[in-house]
Amino acid sequence: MNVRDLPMADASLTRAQLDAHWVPFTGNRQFKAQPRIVVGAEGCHYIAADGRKVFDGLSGLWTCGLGHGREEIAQAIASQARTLDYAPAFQFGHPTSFRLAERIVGKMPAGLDRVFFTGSGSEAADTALKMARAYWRLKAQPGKTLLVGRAKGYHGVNFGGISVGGMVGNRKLYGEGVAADHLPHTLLAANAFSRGQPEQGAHLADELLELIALHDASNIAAVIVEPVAGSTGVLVPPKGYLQRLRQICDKHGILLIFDEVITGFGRTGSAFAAQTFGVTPVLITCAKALTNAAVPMGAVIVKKEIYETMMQGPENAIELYHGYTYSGHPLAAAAAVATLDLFKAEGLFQRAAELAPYWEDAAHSLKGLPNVIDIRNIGLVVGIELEPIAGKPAARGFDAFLRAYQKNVLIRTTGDTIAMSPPLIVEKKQIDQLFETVRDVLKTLP
Ligand code: PXG
Ligand code: PLP
Repeated sequence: MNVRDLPMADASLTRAQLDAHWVPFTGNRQFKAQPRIVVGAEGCHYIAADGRKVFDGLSGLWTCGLGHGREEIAQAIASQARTLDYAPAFQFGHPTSFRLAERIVGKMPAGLDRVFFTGSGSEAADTALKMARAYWRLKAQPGKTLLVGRAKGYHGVNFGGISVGGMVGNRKLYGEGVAADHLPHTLLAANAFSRGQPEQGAHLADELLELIALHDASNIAAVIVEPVAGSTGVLVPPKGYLQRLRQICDKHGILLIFDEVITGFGRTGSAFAAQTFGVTPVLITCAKALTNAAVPMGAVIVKKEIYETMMQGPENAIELYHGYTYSGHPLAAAAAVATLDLFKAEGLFQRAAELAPYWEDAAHSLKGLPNVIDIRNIGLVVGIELEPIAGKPAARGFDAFLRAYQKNVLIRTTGDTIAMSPPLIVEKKQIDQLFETVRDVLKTLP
């Protein structure tokens, strides 16, 4: 179907309708004064309520690697809904989630072969953290409860996730969380304008040794990091950093968790960032592109050792008191199978790897434009950091976001950093257009 032929939804909203909906992670008063409403999507574009075709420079929210409006996914969801809309997630099963689990394992680094389904990335993060604590309890090391995250980390918005997370805004209103400590982030001024992985900063992994010296490894359950921090502005791991974290965790008996909610399914040029960087954790979380976001779903994939350790007690006992009503939901599972089929049929992880050098060149062509103080890239992801306006952090970034949208491009800004990552089906011509528009925006920003 051509985008122009899409039936135009009635996008008019009353004041009462706007008021009734508390919009997440959004300035509600500002948004409702001038809402940005989209009514359709196809391929790499959204259709805005005013009829404009807007290029999707962030694949939704890092979610839609296949682009939008994929008929095969729509069919799979519809057909599943007609056959089996819902199966109780506890004490029952349905075929699709089991088939999906095996398919996911086929994409993982060797050894990660047990899948637990959740409804979102936040639930996946909290699930992984709980699994880590439970694992040590069952290993007769109940003292190992402390969770280590990283400054500028994002692991969703549930209590576990915000406790290990390192974004002050996500933490400050909510009081005490779960016992956690934090590694420093890896953003070094000396690495500005690195292409791909920066040279400097592997030593920052050694800060984990300081935390071990402070808390003792006998009290630490797990370290959770995003291989590439996404939400805080695309922080690419310095060369050797993840390897060093892996070594320290091994040496001290700490479980390493990679949160691959953004990096999973091709973003960095391999199925998972663990493969891109050649470092295998014990647990991986994913969500977003797992279903191309057509139906919410997340997952935690663990090494067999974690699963086997939990399989204790009488045969009829529940081993892990954890799960969600929507774990392995049939519609989500059907969407995920269709998504994995399309990723495979279209060779999109490979495509992302092949496009990455072109993407990198286009990204770094913005160096030298006004206010651009860093450009960071990996796979089909870029972060463009702007100098903040004195005394008004995030104002320049938000201005860039609004101007890009006026120019029919959806980008994401976090603080004063622009983040972009288009669907993996993106064409070179579209990459050119995307960066041309961003170039125009940056030239005209006050
Ligand atoms: N972990 C990571 C690494 C994430 O990026 C979550 C967990 C939470 O997933 P859910 O599905 O609960 O939102 C995320 C989500 C952005 C942006 O613009 C990023 C996310 C969500 C919304 C916006 O960077 N990441
Ligand atoms: N709150 C109540 C009252 C519930 O009954 C349930 C689930 O049965 C939940 C919360 C948890 O919901 P979910 O399983 O969708 O996370």
